[in-house]
Amino acid sequence: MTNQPSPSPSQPTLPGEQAPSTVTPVVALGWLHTAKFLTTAPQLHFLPPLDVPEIAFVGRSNAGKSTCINTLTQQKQLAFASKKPGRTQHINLFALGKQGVTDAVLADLPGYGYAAVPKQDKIRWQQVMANYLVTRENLKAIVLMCDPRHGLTELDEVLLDVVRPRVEEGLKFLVILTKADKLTRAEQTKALSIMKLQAGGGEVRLFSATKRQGIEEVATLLWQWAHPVQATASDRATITPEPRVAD
Ligand SMILES: Nc1nc2c(ncn2[C@@H]2O[C@H](COP(=O)(O)OP(=O)(O)OP(=O)(O)O)[C@@H](O)[C@H]2O)c(=O)[nH]1
Ligand SMILES: [Mg+2]
Repeated sequence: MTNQPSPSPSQPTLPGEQAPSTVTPVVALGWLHTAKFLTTAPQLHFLPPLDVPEIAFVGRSNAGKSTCINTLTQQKQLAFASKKPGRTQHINLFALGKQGVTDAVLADLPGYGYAAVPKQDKIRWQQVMANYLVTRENLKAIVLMCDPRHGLTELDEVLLDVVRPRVEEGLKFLVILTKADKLTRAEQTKALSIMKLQAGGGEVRLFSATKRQGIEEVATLLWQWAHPVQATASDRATITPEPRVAD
């Protein structure tokens, strides 16, 4: 993720590009709380094609993906979390939207890097995931869950290589530093600045399900990504170059 930074909400919007919408954390969380189980699939071709934005949670086994989804959606058992690594073994989709109208989907993906998984299963799963990340048409954003005590693993780096071309084309990217409650304040600050360098323009946030840290920030970002608005005429006007005046 070091080559091409993805646009962040603080950057100016280019002509024709979608500007981030504004939203309060209360609205963003209210939207996430509407989450409902949609479907589960062992392989990509079992997933229904969808035309709403999909936000995928990926990362090594036990990083806290399912817990993060449960925390954001305020539902204890929506995604199955467990102390035992390898709990999530399918791609699970959760529908979001007010008044029963689905306007986005969260995808909980199985973790990788769990040593006890047989080699054949590991290879099969890596292929399913790479396929998903490269070809899922409505994939709008990737949330990479990373335990800052371990940093980016070799498989995280492989994943970054797989998604880099799509990020360069505008796919949103967020690294969540999970289990921040296990770090001191100073360690959190250090982990955040190291990851900001490694994420090369992607967003980075500290998060703790147990301490309820980072929930509003992450919720707001996901809402914005799922509800982009076209750049307004005034946005475009602000970046239109001044006509050159002959000297
Ligand atoms: N202290 C602490 N523990 C957490 C946090 N988030 C998750 N955990 C714990 O980490 C373990 C793994 O959490 P999961 O959410 O199942 O992890 P996962 O990434 O979905 O794992 P797989 O499904 O195996 O890929 C569980 O014991 C959780 O309780 C957190 O913010 N703080
Ligand atoms: Mg899981």
